[in-house]
Amino acid sequence: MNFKEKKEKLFEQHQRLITRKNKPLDTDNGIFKRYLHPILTRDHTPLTWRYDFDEKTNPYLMERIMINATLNSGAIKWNDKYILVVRVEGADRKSFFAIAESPNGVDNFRFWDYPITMPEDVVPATNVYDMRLVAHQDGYIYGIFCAERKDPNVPSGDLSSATATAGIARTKDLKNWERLPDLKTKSQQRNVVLHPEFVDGKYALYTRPQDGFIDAGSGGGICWALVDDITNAQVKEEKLIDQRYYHTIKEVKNGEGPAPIKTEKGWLHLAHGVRACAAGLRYVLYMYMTSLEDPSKLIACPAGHLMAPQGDERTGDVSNVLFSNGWIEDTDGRVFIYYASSDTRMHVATSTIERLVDYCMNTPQDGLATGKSVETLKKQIEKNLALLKK
Ligand code: BGC
Ligand code: BMA
Repeated sequence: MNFKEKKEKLFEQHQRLITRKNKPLDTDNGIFKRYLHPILTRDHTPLTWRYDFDEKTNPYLMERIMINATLNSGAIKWNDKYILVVRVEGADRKSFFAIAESPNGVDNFRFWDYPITMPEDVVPATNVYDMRLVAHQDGYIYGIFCAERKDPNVPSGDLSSATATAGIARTKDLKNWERLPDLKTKSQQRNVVLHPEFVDGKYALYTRPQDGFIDAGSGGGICWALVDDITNAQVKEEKLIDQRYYHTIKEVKNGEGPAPIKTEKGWLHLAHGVRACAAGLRYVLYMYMTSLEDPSKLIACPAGHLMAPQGDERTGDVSNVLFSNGWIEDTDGRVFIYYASSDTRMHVATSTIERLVDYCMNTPQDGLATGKSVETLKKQIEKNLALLKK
């Protein structure tokens, strides 16, 4: 094949992939539906990012800039489009943000021509990732993300110790971003999320204090903090909302997913829980609800995970991981849950507000011991056997 034919073939294949129809899987647990295909993979990224199409400078039509993964995406419905701000990771292990949009939320996601140019804070970040997109009451769309830098306070031979800080940026058009100073807190922070409404006239943040770059340690779990000024955001006090417990799915770490959704019954939250095992850290998704009067008060906490890695989702760059930092509530009550599997690719699952609230309110809580779990199970069996006898 000559250069021109090779090029045409590439474009044909790419077009076929990004316009491929997706459909819900037949298996349905009553809570959500998974879909047949991932919605974004590295092969969905534009060919113009990866190839140099000039025959003189690239006679072999090589991928000059390889992309490694498309993962942990923030989400928002905007101008009638389902928008993801995707964490795109290059082969060089640097991630950056890029917008992909779809007309229906489940397929035909297409990247915008250019990735986001994110202005730096005073000290430039080595890496950025996992943006939560929030349309705040103040009229801006905010993106809060993890900004990672090499830890300056370690011996010169240590090239792995890093610091995690919450980067804050805002925009009106998703193209031009105004970077605000990084969040000031006494500990490192990943998974910081902005609450969409003012609370007592202040900005409210979900935080996840951690002892080190990886170790959540004494952090306790997902916290809540009020901030006076988002243009110079400082956390003075953190209140624990969703605690970690021994021998649960969130024993080692947990973190807020996307910003919560407001419902008649309370704020609906999606989060991730982490436990350690011989295979490394296992990340699953779980839900909880907080009160409308006091969004820092827990009112429902169904036991265990909502979603855990299944089938092909189980393997990838960092296997045994599901992570979500984006979901969209549609005008008809449908909810699109965007999640990444194994730090490699993006998927969608669909549900409704009604179902997710029912799931949170009526799934038994974790009794925190096997005896309690068996009691809970027996109650359901007893009820069912009596019902089925009738
Ligand atoms: C990676 C993240 C990961 C974090 C903690 C970072 O360097 O980019 O994906 O969550 O380390 O392991
Ligand atoms: C974390 C997250 C994600 C990632 C996960 C698993 O700490 O912030 O970036 O998906 O680790 O590697």
